[in-house]
Amino acid sequence: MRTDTGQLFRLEDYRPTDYLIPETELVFDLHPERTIVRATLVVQRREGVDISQPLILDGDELKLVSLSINGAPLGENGYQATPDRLEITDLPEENRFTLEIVTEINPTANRQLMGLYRSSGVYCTQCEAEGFRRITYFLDRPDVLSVYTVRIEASKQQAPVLLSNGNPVETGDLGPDRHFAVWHDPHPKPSYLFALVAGSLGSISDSFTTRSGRKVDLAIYVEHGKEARALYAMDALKRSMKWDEDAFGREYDLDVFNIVAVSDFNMGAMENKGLNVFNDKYVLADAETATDSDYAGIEAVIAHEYFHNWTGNRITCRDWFQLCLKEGLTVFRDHEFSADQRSRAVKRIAEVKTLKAHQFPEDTGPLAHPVRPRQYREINNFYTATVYEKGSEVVRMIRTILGPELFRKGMDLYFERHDGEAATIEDFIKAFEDAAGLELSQFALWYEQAGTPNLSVSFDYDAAEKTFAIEFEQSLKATPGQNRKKPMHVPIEFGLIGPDGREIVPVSADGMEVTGNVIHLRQRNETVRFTGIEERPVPSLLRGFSAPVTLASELPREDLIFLARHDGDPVGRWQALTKLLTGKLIAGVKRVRGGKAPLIGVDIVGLVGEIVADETLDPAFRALCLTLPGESDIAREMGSNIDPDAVLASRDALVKAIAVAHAKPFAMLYDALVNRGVFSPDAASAGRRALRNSLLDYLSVAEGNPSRAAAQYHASDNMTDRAAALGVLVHRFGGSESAAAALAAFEARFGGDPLVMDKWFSGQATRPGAAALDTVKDLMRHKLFSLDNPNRARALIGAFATANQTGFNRADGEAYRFFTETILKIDRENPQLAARLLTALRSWRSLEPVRREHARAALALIANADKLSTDVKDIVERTLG
Ligand code: 0A1
Ligand code: ZN
Repeated sequence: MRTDTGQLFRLEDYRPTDYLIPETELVFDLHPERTIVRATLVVQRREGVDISQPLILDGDELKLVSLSINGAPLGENGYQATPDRLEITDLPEENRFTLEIVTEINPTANRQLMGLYRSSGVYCTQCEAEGFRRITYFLDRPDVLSVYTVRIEASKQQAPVLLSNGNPVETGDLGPDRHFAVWHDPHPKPSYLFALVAGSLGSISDSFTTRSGRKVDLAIYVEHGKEARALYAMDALKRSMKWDEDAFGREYDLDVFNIVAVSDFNMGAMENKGLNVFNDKYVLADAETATDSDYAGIEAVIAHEYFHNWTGNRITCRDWFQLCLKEGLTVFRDHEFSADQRSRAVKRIAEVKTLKAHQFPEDTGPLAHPVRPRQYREINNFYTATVYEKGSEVVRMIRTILGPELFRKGMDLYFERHDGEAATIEDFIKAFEDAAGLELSQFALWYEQAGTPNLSVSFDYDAAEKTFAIEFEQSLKATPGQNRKKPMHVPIEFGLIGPDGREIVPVSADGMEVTGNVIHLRQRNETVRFTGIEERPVPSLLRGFSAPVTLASELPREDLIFLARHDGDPVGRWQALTKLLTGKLIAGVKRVRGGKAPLIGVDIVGLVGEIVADETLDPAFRALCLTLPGESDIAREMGSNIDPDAVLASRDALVKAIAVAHAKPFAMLYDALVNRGVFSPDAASAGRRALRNSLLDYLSVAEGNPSRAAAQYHASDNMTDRAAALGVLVHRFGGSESAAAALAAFEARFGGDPLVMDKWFSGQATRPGAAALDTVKDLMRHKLFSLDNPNRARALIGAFATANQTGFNRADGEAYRFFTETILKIDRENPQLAARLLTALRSWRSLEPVRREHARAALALIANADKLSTDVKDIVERTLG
């Protein structure tokens, strides 16, 4: 584990390397505890670089066995080797030479899951961002591209499957128990895209023919016996390959594409060239074990990793500051793919919810950073919602500003110019500027300035002049390291709605640039005046959530109700309803804090019932409307002095009021939506299940007993309905016999499958209230639980800390103390995981004073612990500020 103080890396310090490595040959002699890696590198001194310049290679916990140049062993005075660095001073005069490095590594002891490690006995690698240096000494940075040839030697019995990047070249026998395989990847790539997998695995295979006629063999490798659970992933892969051809003109470029699912993985998946390695959570699915949201997640992650082949692999990043170049863009691409496969509106609302839940708190808290950070101490801590999700929103805004045709032209130009290169955000923006003939320097501030801009908006209708004016003021608060901010270019999609619900088309727009249905806000204060407006319109702003901003508008309540009923844009409709509900819920929190019961007006209760009953609307959309803002959404909107118990009380009161008022029609709808026929994970069926399961929660509250949920649990033929019923039982009737019986039944049925049991762990960890802490402690002793496995740790500890507001933020601070100890334990094995979990405390300053002090003390405990990893140290120091 790296425990140094953490060097500060700065964007402005970027320098190209003195040496390049055009070719890399690796030979792995795989053994569980002593693997030998022979790396033969063709090294090229860059033109103009003096021969006296040493070659300095990165390492991490490496053991050097031997070193030679052009076939001759290097004398001890010619180099200096430590586990994390190899400096070679005795270099030949010629500018191109061969360097052979032999290292020894221990895959079994590697619990960081970076470099070469073993997951359930299978050898696998994870090299992004800096894991390759745990395999051999290398210029381990994304701007050093090399052509790789890899030979793997391993036990036939332990590792019948031998995979690496690129195309298979040769396989053969090495005596009774050993064999080998050789792979060659013709596409130069950075070391972070290297991968190797060796083990005993089952597989499914298929093929895809690209539009230019290349037949690609596809395979997905999984644990033996789980092959059938990979079929949906395979289907998603083929759809992704086709979609990238249709939507972006991008074809696949190797003869094979392999995916391997492993059970120990720090993130979702990894886009290694031709050999994607996945967390099994994003591959395995069938009706019995996966929920609709698991299916949607698989579809999205399969697509995401596949799309990286062009946005990430063919064009990679010059340095890690440019991470959003591949990530924001690829998230945007996977969002568009899912929108095309499912309901666009519902998908967009889900994206907005995710952005607000994960990225907005990051932007307002101590960990705020720009989409393109300018400095970091630990790059692993920058795989964030800001880089990914806000990065995607920035790309979306480029498309909104340019329109779909010019956007595509810009993308084509970007691919044409930079294929085979390591590029920057400047290169990306320039492609759009040149394609569209536009200047985007103000827009580029979205990459530089951290924080969520706020737009204050007021309106003025002049009946005599028939004009409607909208006045904007944009502001952006200070964030760590950035005190003064410049105004940004904010594209605001809008519509003006007449009293009859129809869109009004203005005669002209003065004062601001308006293109089609987009107002371009560029200055701090600006006013647009629409003319030819016969009647006072209701404005719908930020349609489609066209910019990642907060909106404080003076729109009267009646107008919000009108929009919630009539906005032609479903996102606008949902935003209006959410605003109304949030206002009500916050008012309720304040009353509860003052010792009073929340007041609930009939209008809002009626409005929710009306939308839910509207058969012309997509059931998935109705389900989204019926799901009230969550406790953390309410807390985020309140901003400060949060008392999670009061938040829960307010939310429960509104749920109850809606449930009681509509119990009858809800019950009828619940019955009408019952599953008929065999399970299908398609969006329409999933939407019906989502609505029905949301109704189940309300009905159970109205009825005040667990019977309905228990009946659903036992009658379910699929995991979506079963997990939803279990959720209601555990969260609403936690102490009941019905809840205990369902938990026992779930364990009896799925106790052999840890991935499925994660739902059982999370379900219990998120039961509201102080008692959850003891449950979590008990569950840590469960035979299937292990802090070493990231999925288990996230299912129990992660879910408790991020999705149980009242349980985690107990007023006595006990849960924070438990959390602290657990983070320190995890940090000893897997710093990346520990650091990521620790971000659950990032909003500690917005808590009410008693909890805030407990949280601060817990963070201080971590900060003062000895032997912290650089990962955790970086997060804790920034969180404390
Ligand atoms: N590039 C991957 C994310 C990823 C990043 C780091 C990892 O190291 C543990 C693993 C995966 C993606 O965007 O999917
Ligand atoms: Zn990615």
